[in-house]
Formats: sequence, C-alpha cells, structure tokens
Amino acid sequence: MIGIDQLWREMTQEGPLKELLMIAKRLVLIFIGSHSALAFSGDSSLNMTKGVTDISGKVYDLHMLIFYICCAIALIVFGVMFYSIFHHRKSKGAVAAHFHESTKVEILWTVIPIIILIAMAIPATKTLIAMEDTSQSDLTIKITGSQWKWHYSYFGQDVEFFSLLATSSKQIEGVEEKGAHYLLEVDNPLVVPINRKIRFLLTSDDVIHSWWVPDFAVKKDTIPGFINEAWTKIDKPGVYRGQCAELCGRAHGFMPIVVHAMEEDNYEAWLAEKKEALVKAKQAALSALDQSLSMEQLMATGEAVYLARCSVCHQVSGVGIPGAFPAIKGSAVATGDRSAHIDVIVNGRSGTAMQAFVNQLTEEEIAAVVTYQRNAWGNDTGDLVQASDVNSFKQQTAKGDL
Ligand code: HEC
Ligand SMILES: [Cu+2]
Repeated sequence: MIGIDQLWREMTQEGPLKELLMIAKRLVLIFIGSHSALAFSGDSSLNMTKGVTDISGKVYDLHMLIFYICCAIALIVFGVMFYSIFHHRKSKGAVAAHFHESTKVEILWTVIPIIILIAMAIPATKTLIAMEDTSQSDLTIKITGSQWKWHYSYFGQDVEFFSLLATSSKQIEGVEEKGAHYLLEVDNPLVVPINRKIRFLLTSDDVIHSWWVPDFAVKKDTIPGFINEAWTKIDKPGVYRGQCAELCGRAHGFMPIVVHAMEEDNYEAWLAEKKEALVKAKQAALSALDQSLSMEQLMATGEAVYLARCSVCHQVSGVGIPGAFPAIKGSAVATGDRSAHIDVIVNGRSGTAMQAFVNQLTEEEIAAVVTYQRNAWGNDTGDLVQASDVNSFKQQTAKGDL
C-alpha cells in the first residue's frame, strides 16, 4: 500500500495527473478572479444587473450581501473540513476520537445559523416590502399578456396599444444576419417618464406570462382572471429591454418587452402625439369603409399583417404546424364561405390559441389579411374582401346576438 504522501507526490510531480491539476488550478483562479471582478465591477454580463431604479439597486446590494455571506460560510466550513481531512489523516497516525452528544456544540450549530438567517431576513424583508408598496403612484399602466404579445393601457389617458416582436422571420430562420437586438425589439415600445412612480397592473388573456425587465428589478406573473401589481421609478432615461419569463407556449421566446424611459417633457409630447395618432387611426378606419381597394393593395397590406400577426402560428408559407396550428394553405375555411372565414378572425375560436382579432386589427387590416389568405399559396379563390364587408359582417352578427 502506498501512503497518501507518496500518492500526492506522484500526482503532483509527474504524469498526466500533474497536467490535470494544473488545469484545475487555473480554473479555480479564473473562477475566483471572475467572481471578485463581478463583485467589484457590478457591470459584468455574468452578474445580476444593478439596474436603473432605487429598488433594483437595493435588490442588487441584497444579492451581493447574501453572496458574500455564502462565500464566507463556504470558506469557513470547507476550510475546517479540508484542514481536518489533511492533518488528521491515518498515515500521520491520527486516531479517531470517540464521543457523541455534545450539548455545547449542538446549541452552537443551531444558534449560529439562526443568527445568520435572521441577519439575512431583515434586509431581505425590507426590500421585499418596498417592492410591494404600490401606493402613491403618479400613473398607472395596465399590462396584459397574451400569446404572444403585450398590451399596454394608460389609465385615464385613452391610450392603449399592442406591442409585438419586431424581429423579422428571416432573421429567426437564419436566412438573414441577426440584428443587434435580435428577439429583443418591438414595434410599439412602452413609453414612460423618468422620476415618476409608475404602477403596473398585470393580467393575462390566456395563459400565465411574466413581465420581466431586469433593469427595473420588476418580474411579475400575469395570470388570467387575476390582477397583480408592481411598480417602478426610473432614474435614467434610456431604452430598457426584457422578456416574458414564463414558459407560455411555443413562441414564448418571441414576446420581448422594450421600455423607453423619457424626460417628463418628452413623455408628455409623446403622449399627446400618440393620442392624436389613435384618433386619426379611428378616422382612417371609418373612411376605409367607403373605400374599395384593389387586389394588389389588399394583398400587400394583407401580407404585412399576416407576417406580423399570424405567421408565428400558421407559418410564413401558410402550412401551419400539424397538430398545433392548422394550415391556411388549402384550408377549407380559407377557400370556402367568406363569412365563415371572416368570423374566425373577428371572433377567434374560443378555447383555442386562435384569438379574436376584432380589437387588435382594424376592419381594413382584417379585410386585407382575409383577402391575402384566400389568394396566397395557391388558394386562388380570386375573392376580394373590403373593410365594408368586415363591417357589415360585424353588424349582422351583433344583431344576431341580441
Ligand atoms: C397564437 C397562435 C395563432 C395566431 C397568432 C393566429 N392563429 Fe389562426 N388559428 C390558430 C389555431 C390554434 C387555430 C385552430 C382553431 C381550432 O382548433 O378551431 C387557428 C385557426 C385559424 C383559421 C381556421 C383554419 C381552419 O382551416 O380551420 C383561420 C382562417 C385562421 N386561424 C386565421 C388566422 C389569421 C388571419 C391570423 C392573424 C391575424 C391568425 N389566424 C393568427 C392559432 C393562431
Ligand atoms: Cu409569455
């Protein structure tokens, strides 16, 4: 039998084990190096972000405090353990002590952890309570998640809109080079003022989502039929990005969050502009009822709407995903009765992922996307659907419901 000293010598002085040890040593150094770097820079991509709010700073400090406490405990526990293993080894003639039940030690190892836990619970509870306190907010925004987009509604302002992924399907499929904000860009970002306490009311239209912006330290589940609360007060203007943090279905990774935090004045200007744009859009929707668009116009608008709103499920080529999303190419609905087709898009199919688009798209957009589906991918029905057709369909079904 060889002694451990001899084994150690052999391991460390020659053979492949020596190289392994060298690698391990380097890894440990890198690990320690990166962690101390993390601790001091606070800006590392490996560590949690400090964020741009008072709360996110508190959460970060809490995280670092607990991290250091864990490091200290690990150092002490492993230090004692390895020291004992090494110095009281058999080859040195160590003989195991035979004792049990030491009241002193048992009290110590109960009391010390309790003190450590309480020391950690006090700052943690303080931060948690501050995070939950949504009182005295300056504005309220309702956030509604659905597969796979966010809807923002500003209370008392008549401003509301959907926010959808803006990354092109070409980038997702790898045909085009991926952009700088791949899967973290949207068509309509949430715009908020800095230095104002913003209360968020969060809910969902279908499954559980989670609205998460790391820079604000806000991560809240949105639950159908239930309203959660969160708040933030942003210190610095800027563009902040986040994602849905709940596995909410196939395109879970395709519902990013982008927040533009602006100076007060710029925010007010944006709000006024947005209100005006919404009023104009309503007027445009009304005047669209009198218009007859050509096949080319409808197909062009329809394709754009389809790519932005439908292709995530029914696929760009209209073939769907068997078992999950039906094909539109050659579908009986898209080549059959026009009203039945309009009905699916206006009212959705309850209980399925096919949601009602009546409040999400204008009548013109619905008309265009129906026309597109009826004429793309070899669905050559030749049918034109105008905004007025969608409108009269809505009127009829409204009467029928009474
Ligand atoms: C979140 C996924 C999803 C999105 C987005 C979506 N659909 Fe659907 N769609 C479905 C599902 C699921 C069904 C099947 C519903 C059922 O089981 O009856 C469906 C069914 C349909 C049908 C009926 C097809 C058939 O043959 O039964 C049409 C037409 C349709 N969708 C059009 C659209 C249009 C137009 C859009 C975009 C404005 C759209 N869908 C967006 C999931 C989606
Ligand atoms: Cu989600």
